[in-house]
Amino acid sequence: WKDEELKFLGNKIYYYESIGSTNEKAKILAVNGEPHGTLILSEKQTMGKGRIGRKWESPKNEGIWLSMILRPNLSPEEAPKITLVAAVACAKATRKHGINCAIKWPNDILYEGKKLAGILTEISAEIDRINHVIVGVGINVNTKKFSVELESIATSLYLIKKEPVDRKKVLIDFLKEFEYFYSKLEKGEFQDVLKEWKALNCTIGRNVKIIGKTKEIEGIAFDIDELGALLIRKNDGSVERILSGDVSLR
Ligand code: BT5
Repeated sequence: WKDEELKFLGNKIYYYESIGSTNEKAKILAVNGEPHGTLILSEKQTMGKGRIGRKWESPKNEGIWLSMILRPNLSPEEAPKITLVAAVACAKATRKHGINCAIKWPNDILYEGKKLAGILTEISAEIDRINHVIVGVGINVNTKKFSVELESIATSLYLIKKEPVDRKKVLIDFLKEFEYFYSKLEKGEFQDVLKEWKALNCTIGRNVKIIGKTKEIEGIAFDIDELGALLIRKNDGSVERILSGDVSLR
């Protein structure tokens, strides 16, 4: 399939019944020169990845497990903007299906505090230019039951709506939304993406704790900047700019 309205996503599609990780496959394909917009889709992942070596449960036929190969015309420090584009697209697409979800900075889509979708952006760059960016997206669509570890922290469109949802529709809605907001980014209209992100997010204005690789920071998340970094005002009044890390909402 290829939706007529899509301009660059899915001009080339790699589809699998089962794969280790669509992101890992995408990385190999990107190095081999596959073009901008190539999609890798799988019904199931046996080694689905989250950030920093975490696992992403990807049971057969229950979700959307996809990766996109992108070759953006951006400087490497701008690459995190793409995660925000993906988060907005994911939130908009699931909202189209009646789900009142919110974005938790930087890469989670939550519904009533439970994770509905996650994004894993992997960047390959030189000092001054991006080689490629892989954006991996996992959306729990028709999962009826999660593992014991995930039961209290994960949800799916099925569990929220109490009826099966057409995965293809959600997928196409996501791809269309992604193209729309990505084109904003390309045209230098990232402000529009930020505006939408801010309208959909549940992080700003909250007391947060950021667990980084080397330190923990606590304070109020009061904004994100023009590159998508989270701005925290600590109790002593100083401001920290966070590019990545895990956020717990307090
Ligand atoms: C993420 O990591 O949220 C990024 C997830 C990206 C998954 C996609 S699927 C297609 C593509 N190919 C891949 O191999 N990955 C991408 P992080 O923020 O680190 O969250 C990971 C944590 O979420 C885990 O430690 C679990 O606690 C939880 N988790 C695992 N599987 C989940 C699921 N299906 N639904 C909700 N939460 C899950």
